[in-house]
Amino acid sequence: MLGHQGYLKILVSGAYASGKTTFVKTVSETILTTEVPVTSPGEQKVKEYTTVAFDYGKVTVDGMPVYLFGTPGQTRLQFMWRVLSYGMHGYIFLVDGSNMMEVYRAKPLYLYMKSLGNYPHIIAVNKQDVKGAVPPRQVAQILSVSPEIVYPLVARDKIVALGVLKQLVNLIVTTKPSIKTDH
Ligand SMILES: Nc1nc2c(ncn2[C@@H]2O[C@H](COP(=O)(O)OP(=O)(O)OP(=O)(O)O)[C@@H](O)[C@H]2O)c(=O)[nH]1
Ligand SMILES: [Mg+2]
Repeated sequence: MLGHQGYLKILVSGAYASGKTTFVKTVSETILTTEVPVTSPGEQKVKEYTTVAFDYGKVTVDGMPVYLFGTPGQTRLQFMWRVLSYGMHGYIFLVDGSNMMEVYRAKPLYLYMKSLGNYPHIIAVNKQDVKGAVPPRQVAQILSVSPEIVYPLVARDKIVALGVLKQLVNLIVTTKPSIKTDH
């Protein structure tokens, strides 16, 4: 039997400004976000709004209701990741692929996600529309994972983003429910 109850809870996680809110907004049919203006001067240079609690979205994929929870990216809000991960069936870890520094910055955060339990997950290398973006294969090497779980992403592009979500849904429904969690 499948390890879900007729719906899937999927976490969308990743570093500050990696594109989590954009992804949830792009793929979802209904959406709730908790964005507020950025107050920290360093982070303001990157963008105007940041997620303070979570993004929530619902979409149906191949007949399966999928509830998406996007995590807040600021380091001081990272305690929310464990809270939001409760009961999840899997996660998408977004990496900002627009420059190499962001890829290295994502590594400890990815290791933190893995420490939450052995969940089905994929890594999506976002901002592939940016010239000179880091290719997924290189991200796989840096994060020491199989290239099979690393996908290119443009979170603003509905077809691409839905394609990435479908990959995770397929992975979850074909994975045996031997999920070990720390909860
Ligand atoms: N070029 C490009 N920019 C993107 C893409 N997706 C998101 N962005 C931009 O990246 C910035 C961050 O996007 P958000 O969706 O706010 O990122 P986030 O991960 O939710 O950010 P926090 O919640 O603050 O951690 C914004 O300026 C987006 O417009 C993409 O596919 N391509
Ligand atoms: Mg956000």
